[in-house]
Amino acid sequence: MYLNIEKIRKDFPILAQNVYGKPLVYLDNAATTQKPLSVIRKIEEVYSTINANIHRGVHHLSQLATESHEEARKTVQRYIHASSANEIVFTHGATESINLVAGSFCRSQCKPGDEIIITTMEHHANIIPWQIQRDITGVELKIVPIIEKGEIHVEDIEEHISSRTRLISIAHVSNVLGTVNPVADVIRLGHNYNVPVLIDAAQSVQHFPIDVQTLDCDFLVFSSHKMYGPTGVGVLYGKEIWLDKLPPYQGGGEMIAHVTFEKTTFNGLPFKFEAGTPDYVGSTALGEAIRYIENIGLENIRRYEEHLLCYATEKLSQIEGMQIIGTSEHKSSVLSFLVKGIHPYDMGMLLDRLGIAVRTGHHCAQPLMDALGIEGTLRASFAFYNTEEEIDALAAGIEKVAKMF
Ligand code: 7TS
Repeated sequence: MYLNIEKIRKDFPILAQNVYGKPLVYLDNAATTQKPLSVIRKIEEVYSTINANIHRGVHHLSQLATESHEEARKTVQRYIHASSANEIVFTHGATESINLVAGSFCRSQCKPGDEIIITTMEHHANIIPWQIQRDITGVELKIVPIIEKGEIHVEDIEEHISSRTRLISIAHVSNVLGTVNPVADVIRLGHNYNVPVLIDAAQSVQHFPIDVQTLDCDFLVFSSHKMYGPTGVGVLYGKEIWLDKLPPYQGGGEMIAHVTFEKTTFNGLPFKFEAGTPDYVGSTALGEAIRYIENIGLENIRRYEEHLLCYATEKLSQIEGMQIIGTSEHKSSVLSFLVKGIHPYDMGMLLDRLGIAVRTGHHCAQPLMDALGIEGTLRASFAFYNTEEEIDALAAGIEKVAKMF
């Protein structure tokens, strides 16, 4: 196909192992991706050569570690084409990034009765932080329903906008349905009503190019571990005008300009939002993961993964009793399904014995499951290191398990 997968797989040592005596088929990439050697080695390199707390020391190692963290910030800026590195805040993950915006935004920009719009297909990470703020600040949540095929209609979002709408927060790609939402249209719509838009890019930023300036989103969040980087690091992109306006999310070291017991003034962007010692090892390794992705090329990744998704959809559709959940024409790398008469958990357990790692359950999207009238699904999710042969193994595994019922 478009990429030298055999060569790429050699960069991911974890893939070359057997599970229960069978070659591992790792199809749980929407939960987390595996890490290339360059990322693993970068973590070792930082701890072995430049480790020191950043931004605080005049000494040599502290300066090198600080440069490494700030260089990673510029790498992320370039990756999503932000206009300034000040707009890149390092967090612990997409979840923390949304909690940050929800907390700081609702506290400073909303009055009781003001409204936040989300959709039925959100991950719990884009539901609960707003519910917490609902209970603290009195904002209300407006939920846009999904339509057939598992899509969101921009017109339905418009129907939910009122004079009290303060923000729209929506997934770029659904982690269950794989639907790629028309976020450019949603952002345009929001801005027509003077409403800012947050894009949850946890399932998109690793699959195709994103340009935050072209999109014109106000906030965008994602996690390092879903894009071949380490766990424990995430990103909040925010337009400078918004980040300037929002109050700090947590207090502590790093985020201050001057402290007395009477009054504290805060540091500038992006440090205002990075209280405490940041994960400078993780950010540096994320920078390495981005370089790895850029070397393969996001356009190549998009094309190849699109091919894998089509191949898998066709292959699985031929299986008797197969029901694919989420049939939008605009999908990315996620394939949820059910097989008639077989509980997803049983199927998942038995596939595991064949060395095939898929996810089962509600995928942290219980309201979506309720809307679909199901308890959960099986989910295969693809990365650029997956192969047609692995999808063949999945299809054969499903058929083998189905015969046992
Ligand atoms: N938003 C979406 C769309 C997600 O899919 C996830 C994680 C998150 C936010 C939260 O990311 P975190 O890194 O902060 O946890 N999704 C999944 C999943 O689908 N299976 O495991 C985690």
